[in-house]
Amino acid sequence: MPYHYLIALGSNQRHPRHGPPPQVLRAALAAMAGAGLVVEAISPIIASAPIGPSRRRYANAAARIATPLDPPALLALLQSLETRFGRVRRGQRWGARTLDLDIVLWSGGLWHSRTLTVPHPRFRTRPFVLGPAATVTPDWRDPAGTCTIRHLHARLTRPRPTPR
Ligand code: A4P
Ligand code: MG
Repeated sequence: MPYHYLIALGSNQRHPRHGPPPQVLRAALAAMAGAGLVVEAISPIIASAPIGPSRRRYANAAARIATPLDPPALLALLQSLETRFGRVRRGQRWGARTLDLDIVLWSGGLWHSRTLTVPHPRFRTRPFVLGPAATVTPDWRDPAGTCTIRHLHARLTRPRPTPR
């Protein structure tokens, strides 16, 4: 398998068959494996407060996968899975969703095209991405800097000194 990827999973809407968001993520991981992706490591599923307009809490997780697909081909596959899980794009940014599958990092470094940017532009500031990611790809490095995932996560969660 030539490529490795870090995938972030999110859900904040129940699915009529699979059930509440944590169950949606478990079913999504099974569907990813069923679609031919080699799921090498899965983080614990965490609950997180929403960032953005949707008020519902999220279930989030991360997975390390291997596949011969290049980033656009993998994005197309992940989006077809999102659609299969009933995700409806209503045009609202960061709206509620049954399933969100984002490409956070890949073994090829940087990727930029009209529809896809890797690393995911906002991953460095998001505890709900870095927390799970630190359990599956702690030693992967941000290709736009020098930090490992472990380091980025520690930096984000470190208590700040209280101002005098
Ligand atoms: N796109 C560009 N780069 C990527 C990439 N690396 N991975 C494009 C996946 N997609 C990428 O994404 C919109 C478009 O981004 C895609 O068509 C693709 O061509 P989308 O999944 O349709 O919509 P989105 O998820 O609302 O947009 P985006 O920008 O991925 O949102 P974020 O930044 O992922 O935020 N709060 C909590 N607690 N937990 C969450 O998981 N998620 C979001 C979504 C907001 N708040 C959250 C959470
Ligand atoms: Mg997304």
